[in-house]
Amino acid sequence: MPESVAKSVQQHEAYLGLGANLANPVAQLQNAIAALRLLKQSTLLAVSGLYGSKPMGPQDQPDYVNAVAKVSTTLSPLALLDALQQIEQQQGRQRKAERWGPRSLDLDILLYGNHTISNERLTVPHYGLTKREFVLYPLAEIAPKLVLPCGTPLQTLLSQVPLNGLEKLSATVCE
Ligand code: A4P
Ligand code: MG
Repeated sequence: MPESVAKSVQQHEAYLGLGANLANPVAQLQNAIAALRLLKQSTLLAVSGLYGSKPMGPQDQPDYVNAVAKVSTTLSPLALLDALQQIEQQQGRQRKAERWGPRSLDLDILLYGNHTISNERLTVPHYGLTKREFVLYPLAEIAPKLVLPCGTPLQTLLSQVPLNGLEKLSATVCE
């Protein structure tokens, strides 16, 4: 490969949020992790445990299972989003009008390196990252020393966001 081409293929470390509360959520997340292991142009670097969480938004829906994964990727942010949405579709995700309603699988880009992205398809860091216990605690499990692009240490956010019933499940992702 010519040196100029090799240089243009840049690796980025991205953190991904996984959530599900329908159709066997633990299996949904385990299958999603299996799919992330096969993600093109990417390497799965770390996965948190699985966490049970109370629903944010409408309360008349089942509890969620959440986790966070870290990948190294040469996909652009939008190509990564496309790939994640493809995994959601493969696992039977149906997009409904209800905001924060139940779903079989939700994959969000929480962070993409130190980049700040704002366009009609993508907001990174994810807009809920700093306020959601079901994102912050799993993220801290795999990246306790993380500092957000805005300069705020993850540990500062953790001290401000209570667990709200979040609990680590005994189920794990398959090795
Ligand atoms: N989009 C913009 N930025 C991003 C990003 N960083 N990552 C756009 C992924 N997608 C992003 O997403 C709608 C559109 O957001 C996408 O087409 C993409 O272009 P969606 O997955 O179709 O819809 P959504 O996830 O229902 O929307 P929203 O508002 O992002 O929902 P949230 O904020 O993800 O909340 N309670 C618990 N305990 N645990 C949960 O995981 N999740 C939700 C959903 C509600 N309550 C929950 C949980
Ligand atoms: Mg989503």
